Amino acid sequence: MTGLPGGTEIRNVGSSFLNSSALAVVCNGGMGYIREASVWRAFGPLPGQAGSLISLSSIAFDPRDDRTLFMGSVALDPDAHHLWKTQNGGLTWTAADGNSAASNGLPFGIPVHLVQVDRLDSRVVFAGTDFGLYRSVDAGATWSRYGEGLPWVAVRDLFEAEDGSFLRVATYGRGVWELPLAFSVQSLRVSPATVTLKAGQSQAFSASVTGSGELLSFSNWRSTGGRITSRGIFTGTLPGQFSVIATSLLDPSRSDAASVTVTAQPDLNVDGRVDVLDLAELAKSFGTHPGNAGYVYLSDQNGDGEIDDLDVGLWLGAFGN
Ligand SMILES: [Ca+2]
Ligand SMILES: [Ca+2]
Repeated sequence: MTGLPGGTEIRNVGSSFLNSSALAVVCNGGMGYIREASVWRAFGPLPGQAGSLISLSSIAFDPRDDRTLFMGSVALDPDAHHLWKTQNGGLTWTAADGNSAASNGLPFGIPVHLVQVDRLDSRVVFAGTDFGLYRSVDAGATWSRYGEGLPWVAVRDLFEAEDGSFLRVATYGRGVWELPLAFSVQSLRVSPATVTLKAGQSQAFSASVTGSGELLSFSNWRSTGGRITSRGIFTGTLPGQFSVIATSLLDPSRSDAASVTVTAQPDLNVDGRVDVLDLAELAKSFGTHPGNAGYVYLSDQNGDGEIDDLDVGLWLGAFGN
C-alpha cells in the first residue's frame, strides 16, 4: 500500500462498511494506521502496551460507525493488554480487556487473534482468543465465553452470516466450527404505550419481546420527532404528536409503536415557576429559526419552527403557573 513508511509490515487489515476507501491496518512494531480520504494517519501509543513485545493481530470497524474500532494483540505477555477500543477514529484508545486486578470477563493477558463487531448490532463484539471465542453484548465493556460445544481452543478467524443465522470459527488445530443462531420472534410490545411530556423532558421506553434465540431482546429505536437514543430514551423537543417505534433486530417485520404527546414548556428556565425570567428567555431567542444562532427549541411554544408573537401569546396564557 502506498503512503505507509518504508519497512512497514502489515499484519492485518480492517475495512469500513460505510466508506469504501476507509481502511485500517495493524503493522509490525506495534504501529497502526488508519486511511481517511487517501491519507494514512499513524496511531498510538496504546495504553498498557509492553514495549517491543506488542504484536498487533486484528483491527475491525464498527459496521455502523467509522469512528469506532477494536484492535487485538497476540503478544506473549501475561501482563500486557491485548484488546483496545477507540471511539474517535484512533486518536485515543482504551483497553477493553479489564486488567490483572479486575477482570471484565475476558481472561486478562491472553493473546487475542481476532476481533469483530456484529453486523446486526454494534453492541455485540466477538473476540477470538487462545482460550476460545468470547462475546460482549455491551460494546466491549464486559465479556463472556461464547459458543456451546466449541472446544477450548485458539480461535483464529470468524465469519458471521449476513442474515445473522450462523457463525463459523476457524480454530488452531481443531478445524472449523459452525454455530447456528436460530431464532423466532413471536411478539414485540413497546411500553409505556402512551405518554404526555413537556418539551425538554425525557422518557425511557422499553420493548418486551417474546420468542426464542440469541439477541432476542435487541431492538432498533426511532421516533417521528424529538430525539431518541439507541437504548430507547426519547426527549421531546418541539410540541406535537409523535410515535416512538421499536423494531426487532432479528426480525424486522416485528415492530410496535408508542404514542407520545409533547406539550409546550412555558417554564423556559425550568426553575418551577412561570414568571418574567422565562419571558426574558423567550425574548432572547425571539425571531430565530432552527439553525440560527440563539434558537432555543423550548421557546418555540407551538412547535412551528419560528419564535414569534404566537409563542409569546401562548406563553402569556401560562403566566403565573
Ligand atoms: Ca421559570
Ligand atoms: Ca412558534
